Amino acid sequence: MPSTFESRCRSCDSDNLEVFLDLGNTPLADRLVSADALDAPEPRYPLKVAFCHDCSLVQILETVDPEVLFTDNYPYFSSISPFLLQHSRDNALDLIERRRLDQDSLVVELASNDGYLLKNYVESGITVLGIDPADGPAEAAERINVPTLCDFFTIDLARRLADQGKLADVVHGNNVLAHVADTNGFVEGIKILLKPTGIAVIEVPYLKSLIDHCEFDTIYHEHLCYFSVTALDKLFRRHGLYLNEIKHLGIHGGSLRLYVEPIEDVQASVSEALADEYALGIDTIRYFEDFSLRVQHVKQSLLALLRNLKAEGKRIGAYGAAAKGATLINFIGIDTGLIDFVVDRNVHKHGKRMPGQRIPILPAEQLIELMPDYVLLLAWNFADEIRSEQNAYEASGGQFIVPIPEPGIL
Ligand code: DWN
Repeated sequence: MPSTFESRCRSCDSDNLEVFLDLGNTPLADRLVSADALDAPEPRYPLKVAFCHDCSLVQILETVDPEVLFTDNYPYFSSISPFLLQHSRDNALDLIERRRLDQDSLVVELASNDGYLLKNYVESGITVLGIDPADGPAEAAERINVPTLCDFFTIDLARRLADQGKLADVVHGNNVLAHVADTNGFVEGIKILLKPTGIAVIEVPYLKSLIDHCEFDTIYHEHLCYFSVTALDKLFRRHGLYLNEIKHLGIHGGSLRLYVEPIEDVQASVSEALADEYALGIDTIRYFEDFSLRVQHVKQSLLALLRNLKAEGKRIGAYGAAAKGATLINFIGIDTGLIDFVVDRNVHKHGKRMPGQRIPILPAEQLIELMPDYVLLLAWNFADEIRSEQNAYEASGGQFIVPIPEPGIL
């Protein structure tokens, strides 16, 4: 399966890139291994992270074909998490009020998945259009009356929609901006798709949270870019869009909600974030220089913890067949000698194996029956929700292990 080495910045096209983290050659994080493919080779790709000295964008240097990453059997369904569903509903209802949306409005979501967000606009009688290349989630969206184009959003698609008079009052894009190989084309497409009075509301994981909490496991081939406000501001301005407001969110280990418009009206939330990042030196390589050492510390510390527990005869499972879990187990070398199984609520993942280490994935309901002594939280970003769902496991004496920022038993 093809991939491309990028020697120039995905945002500003500079060649002044400096690698500060190398996670080795790793399998694709969401390409779960089916039972009938256990003997088939798994492609692995370099996973090196670089800093652009000219626009401060952090990015990986390998681009894997998006047709390979996001189309057939893409296993991620947003509606699995009740927390994410409520988070999304609150966002939609806030915008309906803020932007005075009605039956004459159009709301478009890029990477609309299974209709988890747009369904809230449909319930309010607002016209929507979902765009997502993964056929499974797109079909799930259609089943709940969210019209969805099963396709990648590109500048060409934006032009076709604009030519059809389909300009948007609101464009949503949650956890997609980091995923697109043509970063500038995607942003230009948003500019084309927006009405002059429209707004793009985009959620991205926040680079500062990744570094502060050592969230190296959120680095995988689906995530081409890792955004600071500094880098985002430059990216949007290049296309006549303005990052006017941001909100800090706890979801996915720390994210930003970006409010981007064709009209400049920069609020304090943005200017304060830019000033904070400048004071931190997030626009210099120095901010990233010790990150690799901190990642190595987590690796050694977590391996020692798991090995000691196994030496004591303990049984260890894991929770969350998450993409980030694939990076963690493959970079650290957590194999079936340490972890017996992974449980997950997503039925599309059951019966498959984790990429690389090929740890079997079982239904979450089985955890209480299997009753391992410890469970490694691969989906640590949903720890509260998972612990609440699995309270019987902990009440029976089971204990969870968190891997980052410091491995430890809860
Ligand atoms: O950017 C992306 C993020 C938003 O989602 C995508 N590229 C891929 C995906 O990354 P991930 O798989 O690391 O995301 P999650 O949502 O942290 O994965 C959580 C996993 O845990 C899923 O497989 C679902 C599962 N889960 C569960 O079994 N029980 C989640 C919850 C909340 C639960 O209660």
